[in-house]
Amino acid sequence: MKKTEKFRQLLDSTQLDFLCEAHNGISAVIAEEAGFKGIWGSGLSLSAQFGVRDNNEASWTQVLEMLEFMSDATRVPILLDGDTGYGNFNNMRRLVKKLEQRDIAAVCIEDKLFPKTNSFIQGQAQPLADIEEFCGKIKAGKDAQSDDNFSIIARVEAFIAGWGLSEALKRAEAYKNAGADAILIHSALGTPDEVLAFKREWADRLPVAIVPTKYYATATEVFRSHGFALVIWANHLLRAAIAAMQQTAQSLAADQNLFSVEDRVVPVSEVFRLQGAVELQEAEKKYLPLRQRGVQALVLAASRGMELGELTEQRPKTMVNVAGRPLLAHIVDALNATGIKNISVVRGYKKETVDLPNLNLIDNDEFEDSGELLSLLKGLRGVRPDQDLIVCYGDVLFNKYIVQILAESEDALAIAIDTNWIESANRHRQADYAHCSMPHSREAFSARVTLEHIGADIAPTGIHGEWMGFIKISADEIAAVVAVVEEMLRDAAMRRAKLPDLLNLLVASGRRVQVHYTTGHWLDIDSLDDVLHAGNF
Ligand code: SPV
Ligand code: MG
Repeated sequence: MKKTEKFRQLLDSTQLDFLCEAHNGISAVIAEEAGFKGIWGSGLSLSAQFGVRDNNEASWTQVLEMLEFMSDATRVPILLDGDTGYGNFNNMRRLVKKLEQRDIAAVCIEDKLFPKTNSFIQGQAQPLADIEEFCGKIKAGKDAQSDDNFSIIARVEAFIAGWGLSEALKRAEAYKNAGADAILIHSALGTPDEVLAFKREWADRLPVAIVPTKYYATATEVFRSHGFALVIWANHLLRAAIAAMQQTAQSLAADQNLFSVEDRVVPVSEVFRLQGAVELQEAEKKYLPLRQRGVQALVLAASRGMELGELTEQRPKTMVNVAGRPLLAHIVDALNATGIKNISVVRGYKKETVDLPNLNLIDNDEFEDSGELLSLLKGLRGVRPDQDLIVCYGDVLFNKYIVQILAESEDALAIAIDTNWIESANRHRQADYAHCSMPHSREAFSARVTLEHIGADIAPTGIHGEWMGFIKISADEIAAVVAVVEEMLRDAAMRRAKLPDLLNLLVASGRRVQVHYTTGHWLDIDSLDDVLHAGNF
């Protein structure tokens, strides 16, 4: 149902309905959440939140801008307090058109002169508009509306200006004849006497709205029994906010700490909720390409690194000092340098020493009788499922460009292969030799090269390079890799399997593992010599 129609129902229903004032997007949401079926766009509150007076100091388009935020944030209809219509009949026509464009359901105009003054500031001294001129404004507004259900409420200020009941009734009658959809009868008395007298005489010729700011002590039942259509709580969210802001500001200024105010303010999560943050997160899942969600890294660092002897008695290899800082700190720096902030580390041996800040720490407490596959599994289960992932080892130093190439690739699965490999007698290194769909060459640069096999069992002429330990797994592929690893680990013989075994299995099962050829710029820390050499890396 359109907002104009909803508002029309509030006017036409036989029950008493209530509008709550709001003055910006968030107060409008708060009013709607509290259950109000409509919102009063108060001139007093809107001007006050801008820090100006209720004398048309804020321009009508500034008011309109704020109304648009209020309307966008809510589904209930908004009745704008349109003051005197911001000018003559012509301004009124334009106002109505613009309000309709912004989905505002209704406007109330008062029979005073532009620029108006708030009714509670020397109301008795305020001149009233000429009746005929004001009727012309109502007619012009009604003629300008394109939605039949848009409502124009005529506000009678006769009591405010010190005129009596008959002037009020005369004006209301004229405004009704000019086409007004309802009357707002205003009073500055501390009792409801004036508005009740008006309502008794007026009866039900048009629905009547009231603003009981000054006669606040009147029981609502009195309004209900007299048959009013709308009660407007005209400025109470603004006044509540002012009281809370004054208290909070004073405490903060006096105490110079947040402790005393924390219990009196909502958590920031409540602000996010009111802003609709969740909706944006859902939309990002639907509309943003994966790459823009960022890339994360998983560092496998659970093992001790026996080959470093004494150096790893007190700490795992990843925490051994290289050029004055733990190896892991250098890895984190290189990842950070590529823009990767979300870094998870699987730790096991002497895990309490793996304590660098800003890391997502994942424990593999079975590191002693398991292999890197279990660390990988625990790691994959602990990373974000919605970000692409770079897996690397905790004992490899590298130039950031290697990770960057993988991070920027669109591949579901990708690895980096060093074509600058040096033939080694070390079995550990041989296990990482790779045979690919084509060797590194000018053609390979523009072709899509894939991994065919990785391991020590490749004939020397078939070795195209050495795998450096990096695997890029796209977010969409993480769950599939988890399933493959789980399957492997169900086989007891695979308990100590390594990542190359996983890569071979992925290839054998028909998955495309994209190869990006690089040349050098990395260092595997396998010996004390490497640790020394690393200082120059
Ligand atoms: C407003 O809320 O701006 C009103 C009501 O016009 S009153 O302040 O009572 O005049
Ligand atoms: Mg007002």
